[in-house]
Amino acid sequence: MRNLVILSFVFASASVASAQETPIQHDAEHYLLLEQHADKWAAEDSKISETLEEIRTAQNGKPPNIVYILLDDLGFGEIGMPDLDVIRGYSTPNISELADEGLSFMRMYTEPTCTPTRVAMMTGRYAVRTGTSEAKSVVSGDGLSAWETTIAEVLSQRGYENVHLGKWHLGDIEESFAFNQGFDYAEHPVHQQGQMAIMNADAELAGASAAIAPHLRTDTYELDAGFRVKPHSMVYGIIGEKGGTAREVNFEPGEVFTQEHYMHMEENYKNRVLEEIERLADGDKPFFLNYWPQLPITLTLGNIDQAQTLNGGPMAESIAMVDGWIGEILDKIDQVGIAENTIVIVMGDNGPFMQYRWRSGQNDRIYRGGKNQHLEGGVRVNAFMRWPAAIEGGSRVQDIVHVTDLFTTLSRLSDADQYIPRDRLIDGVDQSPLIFMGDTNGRRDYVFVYEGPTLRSIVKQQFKFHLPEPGANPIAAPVFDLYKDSREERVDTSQTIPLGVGYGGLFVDMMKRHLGWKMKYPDREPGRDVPYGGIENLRPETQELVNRFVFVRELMSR
Ligand SMILES: [Ca+2]
Repeated sequence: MRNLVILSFVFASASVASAQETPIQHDAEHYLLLEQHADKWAAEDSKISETLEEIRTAQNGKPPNIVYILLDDLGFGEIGMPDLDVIRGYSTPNISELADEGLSFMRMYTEPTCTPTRVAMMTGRYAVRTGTSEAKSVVSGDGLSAWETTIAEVLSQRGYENVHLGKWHLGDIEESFAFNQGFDYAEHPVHQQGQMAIMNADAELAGASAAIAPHLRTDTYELDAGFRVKPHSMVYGIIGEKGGTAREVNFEPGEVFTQEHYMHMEENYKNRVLEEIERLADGDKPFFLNYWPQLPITLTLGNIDQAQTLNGGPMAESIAMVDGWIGEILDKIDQVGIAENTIVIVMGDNGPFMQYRWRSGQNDRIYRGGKNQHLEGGVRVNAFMRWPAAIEGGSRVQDIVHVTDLFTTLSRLSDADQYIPRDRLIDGVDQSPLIFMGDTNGRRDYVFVYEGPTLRSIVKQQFKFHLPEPGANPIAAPVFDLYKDSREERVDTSQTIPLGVGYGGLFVDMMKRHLGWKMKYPDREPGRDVPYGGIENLRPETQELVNRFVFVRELMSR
């Protein structure tokens, strides 16, 4: 790697060049590692600060732009690994090229589903700590609270211009919307693809959902007219600017949402990304462009004129299409002349949607399990990072990285880590050493995996512990060696006890430290409010939905 040259001479100083006197507060497990590596890490940190300073100087003092592309429901092996094309029946040549030009994180862990992973990336904290550990599909009146500090807010303080386009899914209340969470400008759906790609008549006719379209049923016994889900009553896409109100766009009162509308909406977000790159590249500020496509999630074949993949599943076709869009985005970054000092990250947010595996074109080919599950198939994803000014192409690292680490690491790379709040627990550790010094220089060897609010498994090094039932002897809990049983299939005691006898108790100790640390930093509640606050042009059917929400809230407080 290019920077090994810079870092290869003897470290001159062992002092940590911390911009804030109070260090970032981490989980207990981190301090066991720090105790063993403090001097080495301090020396490395000092050198990395110098390296970052050198890179900034070479870029006229400007920290790197960041383009973060988070793809939905794509587990490990589904993108950017061309050797696997023959197994999947589709290819992603543009993402593979990005991998060739940058760094592949080969052991990236996320949370098992959309909202938690996105919250974890945005806040550097396990979603459970923020109270937003559940992916919602209908109106809920809650979301990411204003108290949380997002990566966008951190970068703002360093002078970044921040734009969010595409999926958001961090809550349906005003304080949760992207332009109230650190983005200067945002265009995003309030909810997620369930409303658009699954809860529409085309998807119901394709068998992807049920009891959605009113014309496919009669309603003789429906006393409670508000019970049946009415996806068209929910807000679709909004536009807003920092500190302002929002408007719902591209949807009229009484209109019925279709698959065609969804595809159009997605293409529009992609085109807006291209326009914004041109605009932002012209500006003086470094920028953070957060693009979270809703595709590849699609479960109908109606919009396919001619299949482009051997696989032919709607998800496979859609992944191939989105890969083409990523190619357009990378071309645009090149065209406007900012590629050298722009960090581009492409990754998945969790494993495949296994409920649709027989028809979608996806399945758990490598690791077992998928979306919503703590198994490796649910939380292992591909992640690629390109930054020509600093990273040599074709780099690969196998150290454990967690999605929360992006919060901390990107803050450091952007010279904004001094703005990370010190009054709360930050799970993300700074993985800059992995980026600058390569494989085996990571700063974590553990991950706690939650399903919703429930801790389900603990990863440490090559071992993984599935939490046993309360009161069970930890010796008999399933402990896996992920190299020998990568699919976590041998769950019965006769095959896991050889590891359980040595490691079961040690994993329980880890769990106690992790949960015990919550006495210092308790998990918080989400933000709660009336849905859709600050949206100027609610449709009458949406207002009806809000009225029902308000009525129920008052009913429950009587
Ligand atoms: Ca997802």
